[in-house]
Amino acid sequence: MFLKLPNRTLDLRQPQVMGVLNLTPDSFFDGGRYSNIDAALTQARAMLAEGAAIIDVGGESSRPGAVAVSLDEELARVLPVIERIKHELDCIVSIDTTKPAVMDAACSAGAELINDITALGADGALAVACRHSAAVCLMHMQGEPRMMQQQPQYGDVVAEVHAFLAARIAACAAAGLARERLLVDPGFGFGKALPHNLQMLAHLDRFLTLGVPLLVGLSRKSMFSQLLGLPLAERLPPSIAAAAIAVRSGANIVRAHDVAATVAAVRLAGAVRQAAEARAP
Ligand code: PT1
Repeated sequence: MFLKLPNRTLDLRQPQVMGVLNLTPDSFFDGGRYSNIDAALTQARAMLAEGAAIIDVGGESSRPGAVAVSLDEELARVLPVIERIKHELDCIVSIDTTKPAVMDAACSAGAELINDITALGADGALAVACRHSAAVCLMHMQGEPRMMQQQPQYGDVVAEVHAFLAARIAACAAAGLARERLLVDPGFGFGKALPHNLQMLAHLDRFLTLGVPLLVGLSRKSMFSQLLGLPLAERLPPSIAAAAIAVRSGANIVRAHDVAATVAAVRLAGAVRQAAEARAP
């Protein structure tokens, strides 16, 4: 399994970790600690040292209840940081945004992967991705962040998310964005109640039939507090366990805040998966 980037290829035969670099003062955990450029660079460097393969830069929060930020504000948060990272570190930068203008500026500054929680749903987003030959993570969301956790509704959540992602892959292919550049993500916590999230984790292998690598984001999400009655500060252990379950089920990239612990879990689960595949049936 490989992912084509504009000027190179990311090898996904071993599962990889995408480290989260939140540049949002209202971010749901990091709380603006990395709001200045030096601190962001330090955090990116630390995540790479811990084994992250990708740094995911985001300037607009998408956690439940989050409100939109303006284009100018988002650009001011992410662009200087992407420029500094590309200048000083050798790594793959991903831009977590829904705005075509932010995708465009970020890719011009060296971002190679567009991580869009609306799966390139905005007018012009597909054209921007094509023009830069960017890789794209297509994610499923029901509703939009401000209201998405009010009464999420599904018949069969796995089937509906699968059908949405298949349609977005087809739309990208029709626009000239090759499958080799695509990732899919079922969108844990994005318009999903706890039973929906558990269904998706239990049946994660069904998304492998889409034929493109699978990315998951489970890190520190509220589903763990709902299931286990834990406070926010104690979501790390279940996040690590969930990352291992996801990789054992076929996930290729895990998006996470706690890179060192996630890398360990992902390598263990990747080795177990490989052992299962090596054994004669
Ligand atoms: C994700 C993801 C993301 N998650 C991708 N990008 C967030 N591709 C941001 C909660 O329930 O899973 N995949 N970008 C963060 N979003 C959330 C959503 C954070 C829900 C917290 C929750 O607590």
